[in-house]
Amino acid sequence: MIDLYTANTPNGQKASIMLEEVSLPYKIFNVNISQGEQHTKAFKAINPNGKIPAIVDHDVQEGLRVFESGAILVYLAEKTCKLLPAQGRNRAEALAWTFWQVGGLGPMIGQWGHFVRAAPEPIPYAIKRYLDESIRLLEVLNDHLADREFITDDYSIADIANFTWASGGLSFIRSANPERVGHLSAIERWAKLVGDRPAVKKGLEILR
Ligand SMILES: N[C@@H](CCC(=O)N[C@@H](CS)C(=O)NCC(=O)O)C(=O)O
Repeated sequence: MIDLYTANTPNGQKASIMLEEVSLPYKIFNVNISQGEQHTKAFKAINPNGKIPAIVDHDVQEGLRVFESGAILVYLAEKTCKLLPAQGRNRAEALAWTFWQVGGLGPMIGQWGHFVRAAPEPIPYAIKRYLDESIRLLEVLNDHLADREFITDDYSIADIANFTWASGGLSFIRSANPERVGHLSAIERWAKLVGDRPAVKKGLEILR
């Protein structure tokens, strides 16, 4: 059994979607990040970085913790031999687009959202910088998806990693700046395909 420590956020959703996709039994522990539960000593024993998601795999003796959403996707893929080829071009591409998401798309959209919604005072330079970079990254993904169904030849952890941020981020950016994102139709088509998967629906629903 796997314990999943998470919340209903784009990073948290990746882990529940993955667990549904690979059909592993898991138990959810909701971490209330707006109340600061991620900073408790007990939670930091699971993720020293104090962020969700994190898992503890009790199939492994003494329990094995994994934190960082990208590492969780790779760990679960390797544990089940699903959604990440063992070798070759598609493995390299799936890892590249997964790392691209966790190091770029997620943080840039996240920072834009912070400066738009949570900053104590408006800082136009920061809002513009993170918005421009978020849109540039969405255009990179859109161009890649223009002539392909999924990010690699088959559906993989790269689609899961990018789905929650690209679809949610695109809606969020569109609500404030519709004129900037009307051209990202390949992402819209791909996000519908991924979002219609039963495991993806279940992984999102279970956190609501
Ligand atoms: N690089 C981390 C980022 C995790 C992250 O930023 N999680 C957010 C929720 S989406 C969080 O825990 N926020 C609470 C906090 O920053 O205190 C990952 O990919 O897992």
